[in-house]
Amino acid sequence: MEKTVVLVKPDGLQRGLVGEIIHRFERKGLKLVGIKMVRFTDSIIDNWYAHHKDKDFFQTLKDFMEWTPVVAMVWQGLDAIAAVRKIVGITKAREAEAGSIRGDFGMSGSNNIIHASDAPESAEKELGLIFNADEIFDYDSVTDLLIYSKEEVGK
Ligand code: 3AN
Repeated sequence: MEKTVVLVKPDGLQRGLVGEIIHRFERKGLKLVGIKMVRFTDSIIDNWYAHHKDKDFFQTLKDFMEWTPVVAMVWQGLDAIAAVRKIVGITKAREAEAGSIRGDFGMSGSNNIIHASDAPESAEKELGLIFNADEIFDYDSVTDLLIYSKEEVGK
């Protein structure tokens, strides 16, 4: 099953949204396989947001991501990357669909509460940047057989 990396960004941590965010993914049926707090550095951000390094908001993004620690999580499930992005909502939070995390809790396109990997390659890169192999857990979930069909559960 696919793994995806989620960050509760500094604004989400300050606003006390960590529990709410975890609750939404748990409720959906995703499996938590890694979680910790991390303080982002320039070098993590240069790698993480390499695609934004020439944008005029890059320094603002850096300052924002270094403001406080973030809560980093790895969630696992069938097509987890797409499923999580749907729950997160689009980048500009004030236009994000009601019912999504950004749609329900945000107004900004930069202070938008949460990050979620957007593709298998970025999930792998992001996981490697902040998690060690022994911080990702492979364990049986007793609810897998309720959440998935017999055919889906082994995927
Ligand atoms: P998403 O987080 O929805 O995948 P990306 O990858 O395009 O969006 O952007 C990464 C982060 O960069 C956003 N979450 C946001 O904090 C910041 N960002 C993106 N676009 C802008 C913008 N136009 N102005 C300010 N900050 C931005």
